Amino acid sequence: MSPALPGRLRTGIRVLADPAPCLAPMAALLRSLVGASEKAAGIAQLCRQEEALFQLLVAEKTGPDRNKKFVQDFKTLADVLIQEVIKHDVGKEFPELCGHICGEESNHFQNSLGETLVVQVCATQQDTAGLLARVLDQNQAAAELLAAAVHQEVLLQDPALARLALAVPPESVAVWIDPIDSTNQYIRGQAGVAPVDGICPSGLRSALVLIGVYDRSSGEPVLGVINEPFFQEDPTTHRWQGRYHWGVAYQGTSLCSLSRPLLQPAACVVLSSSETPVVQQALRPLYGERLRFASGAGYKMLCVILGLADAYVLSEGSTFKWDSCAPHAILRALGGGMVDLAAALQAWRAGQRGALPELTYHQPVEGVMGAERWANRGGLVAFVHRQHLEEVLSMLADAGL
Ligand code: 2IP
Ligand code: CA
Repeated sequence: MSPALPGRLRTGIRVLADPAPCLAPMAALLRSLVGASEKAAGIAQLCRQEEALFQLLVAEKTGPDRNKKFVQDFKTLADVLIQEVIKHDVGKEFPELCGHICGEESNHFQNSLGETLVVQVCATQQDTAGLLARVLDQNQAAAELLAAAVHQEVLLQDPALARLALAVPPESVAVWIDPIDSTNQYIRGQAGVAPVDGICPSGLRSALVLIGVYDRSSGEPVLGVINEPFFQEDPTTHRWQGRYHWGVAYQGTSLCSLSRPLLQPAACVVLSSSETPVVQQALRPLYGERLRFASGAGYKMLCVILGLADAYVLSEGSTFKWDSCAPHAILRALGGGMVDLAAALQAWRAGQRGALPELTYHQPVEGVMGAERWANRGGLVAFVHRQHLEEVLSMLADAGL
C-alpha cells in the first residue's frame, strides 16, 4: 500500500473504509468528489511539507534561463497534477462525466528541455513517477513523492455523506475544478497569519481546492465541495490538518455539511484588496469600518458561507467559473446565492425586486479567447441572507454605480 499522505491520517476522519451501500448516483458523485478533494488536499500539503518539493515551490527565479523555467513550471505542475488527479479519479467512477470535467489548467506541459508532455495519471504508480521525472528534469525524489500521493487510496469515513440519497443523473451535469485557488498564497503564504474577526487577510489558509458541479442545460450550480488543506497546523508535528465542506442544491433539495449562518449583529463585508476605492466608499455607509480584505476568491466566498461576512462584493471580472461554482452551490444549499453584480444592479435599478440574475456555468463569454471565456465578467455578490444582497445593491445603486 502507498504511504499515507501527511496530515490526512492523523485527523482521524479520513481513512477508515466505509461500506458504500447502494447510493443514488448524486450521493455517490458527491462522495467521489469529496474523496478526490481529500487526495488533492493531501498533494497540496505534501508540496508544502516535503522539503524536496517545497524547495521547488519557493525557489527564486534566479540562475540560467533553463533553471528559471523549471522553477516556474513546478508551480504550475502542482496545479496541473491536482487537477488531473481529480479528473482521473472522478472520471474513472463516472465515465458519463468524461469530457465534462474542466478546470483552470491545461495538462500540456513543456519541460525545460522544450519537450511537450501531457501530465496525467498513469496506470501504475511507477509509470506516473516515470512521467513526472521527465517533467521534473529527472528529479527522481520529487517525482516519486508526488506519484505516491497521486496513487494513494483515500477512503472516507463520513457518516453524513454515507447516509445521503439523492437522485440526479451524472450525465446531466458537468464539473469545474480549481485545483488550488489563491495560488500566490499557496506558494508564498505564511502559516499562522492572525485572523481579523475570524477572517485571515492573507496566508496559507486561503489556499483552497474547489470542485463545483453544474447542470449542463440550465448552467445552475448544483453541488459543491470546498477543501481547506491548510485549515490548521498541528503545534507539535507542524503538519497540516485539513477539513472540507459540501453542499447540494438540486430541484428543491438543499443539503449541506454546514448550518445556515445566523444573522450577525454587526454588518461586515469581505473584499479583494484590489477592490476599487469607489466601491469601497460606496459600501462605507453600510459597513463603516467593517470592511475586511482577504486573498483568494474562494476563501472570501467561504467567509460568507461560514457567516464571517454578510457578503463578498467584487466589482471586477477577475474571477472565473472554476472559482465560483463550488462555493455558489454551497451558498444555494444554505438558502443564499451569488449574483452577477452588473446584471443584478441593472435589474435593481429597473425596479426588479424578485429573483435577481445569478451566475451560471455552462456558457462561455462570446468574442474573447482563453481563460477570459470563462470569466465572471460582471463581478459578483455572494450572500446567504437575501437582505444582505438587497442592502449592497441599494447602496451601490445610490452611489450611482
Ligand atoms: C485567483 C485567486 C486570487 C483572486 C482571483 C482568482 O485564482 O483566488 O486571489 O484575486 O480573482 O482568480 P483576489 O485575491 O484579489 O480576490 P488563482 O489563484 O487560482 O489564480
Ligand atoms: Ca482560482
